[in-house]
Amino acid sequence: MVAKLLLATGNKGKVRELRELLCDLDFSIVTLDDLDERPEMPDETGVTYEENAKIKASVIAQKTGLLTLADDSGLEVLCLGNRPGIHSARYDKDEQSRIDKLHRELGARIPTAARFVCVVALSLPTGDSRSFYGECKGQIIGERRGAGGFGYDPVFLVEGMEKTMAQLSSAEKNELSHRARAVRASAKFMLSPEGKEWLQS
Ligand code: ITT
Repeated sequence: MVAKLLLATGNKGKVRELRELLCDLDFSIVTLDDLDERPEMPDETGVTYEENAKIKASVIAQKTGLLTLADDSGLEVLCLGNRPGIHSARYDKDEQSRIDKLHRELGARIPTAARFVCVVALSLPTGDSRSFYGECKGQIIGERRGAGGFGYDPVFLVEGMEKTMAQLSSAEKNELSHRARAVRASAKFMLSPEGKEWLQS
């Protein structure tokens, strides 16, 4: 029987990307919506992406008894001292107003250097977790371009490309995104002898 891997996230954009990124692994992917009793996501009380990713993965793994993957991610704008960072989802009330607020705060400093950061945590039902890091560099620009992706993607110009994250196809975003890099590191671990032993522990 194929083992289950639960995606502990309430973010539909993340679910879509994580499903595609994990499709080559030998897991049956389960989302919170697939569970009979949907567990509530825990509060993100950590002060780092790693702490928050591990809180989300381990709390949900212990509640459900399933191998669980969680993602904590954010946008870091260098001239804002890496804000909004771990607070990216809470920077303002919805995706549109978050971008508007970012533009207001940056003003004449646009275009400006930024990066997306992602930490993926895997957790066993015991709560034991491992985490994996990924980042993607770029610039915040003053106008929205493209309709793909989610969140800050329309104003994030990818380094070395003439396109924003939202102008990339999902396959292109999944080649170079912060999330893709973190998930690839987690997949490499799960396929290694150490990772296989950990999954059986
Ligand atoms: P879960 O905690 O339920 O997974 P969330 O959206 O609250 O969902 P985070 O706390 O990790 O997740 O916040 C991540 C935020 O960072 C996300 O809501 C976006 O605003 C931003 N973000 C992360 N990855 C992104 C991406 O690939 N493209 C655009 N914005 C992204």
